[in-house]
Amino acid sequence: TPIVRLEDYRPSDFLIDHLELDVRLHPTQTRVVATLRMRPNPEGRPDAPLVLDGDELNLKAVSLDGRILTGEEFDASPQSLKIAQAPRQPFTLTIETEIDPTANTKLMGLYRSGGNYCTQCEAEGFRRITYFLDRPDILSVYTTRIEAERSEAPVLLGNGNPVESGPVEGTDRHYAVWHDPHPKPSYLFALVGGSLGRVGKTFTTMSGRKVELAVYVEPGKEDRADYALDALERSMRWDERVFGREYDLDVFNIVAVSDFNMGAMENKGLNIFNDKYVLASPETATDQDYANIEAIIAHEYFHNWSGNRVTCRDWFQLCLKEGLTVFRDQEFSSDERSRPVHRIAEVKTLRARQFLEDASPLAHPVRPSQYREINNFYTATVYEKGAEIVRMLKTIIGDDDFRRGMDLYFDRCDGTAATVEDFLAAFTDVTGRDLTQFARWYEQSGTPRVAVKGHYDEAAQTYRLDFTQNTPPTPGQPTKEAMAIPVALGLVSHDGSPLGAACDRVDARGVFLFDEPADSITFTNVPALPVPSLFRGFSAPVKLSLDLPNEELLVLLRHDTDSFNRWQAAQTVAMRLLAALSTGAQKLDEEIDAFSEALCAFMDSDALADPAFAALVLTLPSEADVAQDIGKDVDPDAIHRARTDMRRRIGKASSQRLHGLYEALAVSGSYSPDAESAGRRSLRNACLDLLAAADRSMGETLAVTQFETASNMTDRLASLSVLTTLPGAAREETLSRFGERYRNEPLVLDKWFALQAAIPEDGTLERVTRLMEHPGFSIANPNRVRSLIGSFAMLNQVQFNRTDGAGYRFLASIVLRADALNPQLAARLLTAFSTWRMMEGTRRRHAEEALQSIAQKPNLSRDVGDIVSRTLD
Ligand code: BAL
Ligand code: ZN
Repeated sequence: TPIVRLEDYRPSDFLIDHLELDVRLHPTQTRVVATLRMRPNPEGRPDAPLVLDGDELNLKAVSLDGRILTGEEFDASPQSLKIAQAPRQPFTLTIETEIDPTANTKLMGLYRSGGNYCTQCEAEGFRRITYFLDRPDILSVYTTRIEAERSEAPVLLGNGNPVESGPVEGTDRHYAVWHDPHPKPSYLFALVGGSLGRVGKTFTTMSGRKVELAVYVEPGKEDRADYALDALERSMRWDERVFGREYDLDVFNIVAVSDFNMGAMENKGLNIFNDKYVLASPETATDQDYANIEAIIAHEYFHNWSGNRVTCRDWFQLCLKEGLTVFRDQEFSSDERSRPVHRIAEVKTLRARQFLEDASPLAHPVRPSQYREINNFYTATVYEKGAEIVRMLKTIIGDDDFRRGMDLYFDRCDGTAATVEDFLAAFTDVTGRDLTQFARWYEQSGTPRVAVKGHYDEAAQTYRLDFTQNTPPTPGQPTKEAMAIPVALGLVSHDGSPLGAACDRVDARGVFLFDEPADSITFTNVPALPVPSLFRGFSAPVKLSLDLPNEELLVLLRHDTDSFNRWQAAQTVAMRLLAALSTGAQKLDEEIDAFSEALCAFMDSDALADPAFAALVLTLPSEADVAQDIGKDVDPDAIHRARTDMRRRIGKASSQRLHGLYEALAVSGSYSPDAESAGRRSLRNACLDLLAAADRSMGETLAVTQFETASNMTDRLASLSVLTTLPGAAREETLSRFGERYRNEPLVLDKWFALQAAIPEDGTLERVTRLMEHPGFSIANPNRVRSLIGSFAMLNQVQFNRTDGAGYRFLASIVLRADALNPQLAARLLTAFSTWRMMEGTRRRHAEEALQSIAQKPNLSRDVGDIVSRTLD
């Protein structure tokens, strides 16, 4: 397949100013008449043919300025429509296609989900509806007429504002016309037709305009949409307050569907959501689900400015909208919840997903320079690292200049398809700063390593920090240049008393900009040996190696003013111990005891004051985190044993306290998903986990009791999760009761699939295979597949990486099955292999064989072909 390169970008030869779409919905024969008002692009080539994109399209007729074209005047295939002699002045092209939404299992373009019609067009799905210049720099005004059987699709929704609707005389059909006045790229097109329940409210914008907000869900589930609607209203208010951004249509609609490749999609005025990120009730959703719904509702809404009003010139600029919008949704969640707790959660995700990707054969820059399949670039790097870049920019230039730069960017680029350069130019213009070196964050892949050494000079009362940085080689990038790294830092005294130390290299906001391969800074007026607190708030996405003994790190857990680094200190110590235990170190008893003692002291001083934070401190790095830290010749069984042993020892050392907290944190009264209540539940459940690790039979008793008395899904699922670590009759019985109770709740069954797939025992592969036969499972539904198969491959380190290779062969077979239906889903599952090179030799050989077995298959999708070849490279 051809490689698309950023350097080859050129403007389109034609423009489409207006598109009128007439879509007559039918389960297998949907008719689409597209009327394109076009003209040559003054910036295009003067003699170029007109070539429109298509994908699996069936052309019925094409006419130019009202005249039906004969076969000699165009060249059509399912993939393209070419007119060699297109007019050199404005013209109207009318194209009629027929599509089959029922047969569309790729879930791209127009398809059916649970009997309803819906669309997904990003990145290149619009070409599966009609022939078009399906590229994000073609901005057009859309008018959409949708027609359907009234009984089949009583609700008809499109982008923009509703214009008119009514019956189609003499038939059982009806229609609706929608008009979107804001020129947009085709990837933001959407329509929905179906039988849907609705919840809604009126929102008044900051300038006093009324907007009708609505969330559409499966009829009967309306009460599960209230939280999403509330999150939408809060998001709109927040974007006005924090970024000065107002909504720009009369309606804002959200539709939840059950079959969806992504989390959700920001189509103009008509967001379409994976129902997992809309539907919530205390009985079916966990605290984490509520938090995810809030974040994703916000994310898609914020795209209205960062993505829709200002869109991307080409798909290489994907981070321009995604990184920025993730940053915006992270800020929203931090304001709505606890900022330090949210920051820790963000960094955990970043490390687990993006650092992993950056260290794998799939590593790529935040702005890639080439791709074979753009769907494979909706990655943690583009999203999460992209957000970190925006955050670093804000850290470097400060809050006020950041806001002024954002205002300039939105003003200047409104209504255009922009680039990363346009984004950075706004901040350069506002601050006068040269951001050339900073821009390397977009171009250079790999996670920078920063090593720091401290030197105290008692006589001079100075403390010097020596910094070095380097970024490891990644695919296509053998050598790297120094990055501009903002280091938020401070010094902490051993007893926590304030230090009067000062350093002129550190700005008023406490940030040192480290932008050389090596540099040193010196603090003066330091009365005693301090402990450095570096990268406060995780001020840059780097791996830090700090030459500091455990007991000094634990001073930070006790005394640092920066919550993130308090947590980080405990994690660093835990990681050192886990990595050492996993790679054969024997004599760590003293170190583990000291760590347990520090955790006990922390529980006494802090646990009840901030339970959500305490839960994070008490949770050890995951097995996957440890594997990543070890980085080569990884033995997942050894890591599992080490982590189980550490949990047991910490649990034993603190069991009195854990019991006390478990009792003290019991919540009575009705369930509320707010952050504070959720924090209490998360600490209580973290205590349960450690208690069960320390004493299996007591853990089982507590977990079963909690399961039986739980008043909400968070507590019920947490107890079931603890039980999955305790093999035996109680576990199996509880699992089957849960499965029975929720047999008609697909989103809850997903949790049940995921828990079982993650059981770190030899029988799990057979269990997963058996669950694939469960009536609630379907290989065609992305949520089901990700829950059962994805959890096995991504979360079950020991069983996916079985020494006999059975886990790898299983995943390979599922990837091939899924690829025939839904290439995006298959490619996503396949990325579980991205860690194969860091495994020890036997596993590595099995993984390579499994990957080769995929690579050798004929007719792989472009999605899977691309991932498998890069993974093997
Ligand atoms: N644009 C794809 C879904 C999202 O990131 O919002
Ligand atoms: Zn997004």
